[in-house]
Amino acid sequence: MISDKMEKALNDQIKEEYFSSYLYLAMSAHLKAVNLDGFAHWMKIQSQEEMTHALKLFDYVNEQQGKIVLEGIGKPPSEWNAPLTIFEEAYKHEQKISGLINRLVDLAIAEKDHATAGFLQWFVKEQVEEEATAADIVHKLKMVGDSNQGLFMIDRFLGERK
Ligand code: OFO
Repeated sequence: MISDKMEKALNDQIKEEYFSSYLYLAMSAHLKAVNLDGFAHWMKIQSQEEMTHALKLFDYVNEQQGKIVLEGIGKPPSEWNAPLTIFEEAYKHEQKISGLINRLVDLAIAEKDHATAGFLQWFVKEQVEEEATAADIVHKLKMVGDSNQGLFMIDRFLGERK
C-alpha cells in the first residue's frame, strides 16, 4: 500500500521515463537522418531501456494496489546541430532524472515508506550508471573534436551496443 502522494509522484515519474524514451527516440531519428547509424542505434536502445524503467514503476504501483494515471508526454525537439550537443543534452537530462529519483526517495523516507524507498534503490544505482555512460561519450566526442575519422570510430563502437 502506498500513500496518495507517493502514488502521484510515481505516476509523474512514469511520465518522465516515457519522456526520456521519447527524447532519445527523437535523437535516434536525427542521428539516423545524418547517417550516424551507430549513434542512432545506441540511442534507440537507450530509448527502449527508458521504456523498461517506466514499466518497472508501472508494475510497482500496481503491485502496491495504487492507481495508474498516465499523463501527457511533451514533444521532444527534432533537430540538433552536432552529436556532441546531443550527448551533452542527454547527460544533462540524466542528471535531471537523478534529481527526480532522489526527490522520490526523499518522499518515501519522509513518509516512512520503506518498501518504496527500497524499490527506488534500483533507480538510484541505474542513474549513476546512466550519468557515467553519457559523460563518457561526451568526453570521447570532445577528444575527437572535428576529426571525421574519430567520429566514425565512435559511431562504430556505439553501433555494437546490444
Ligand atoms: Fe535514463 O534512466 Fe530512466 O530515465
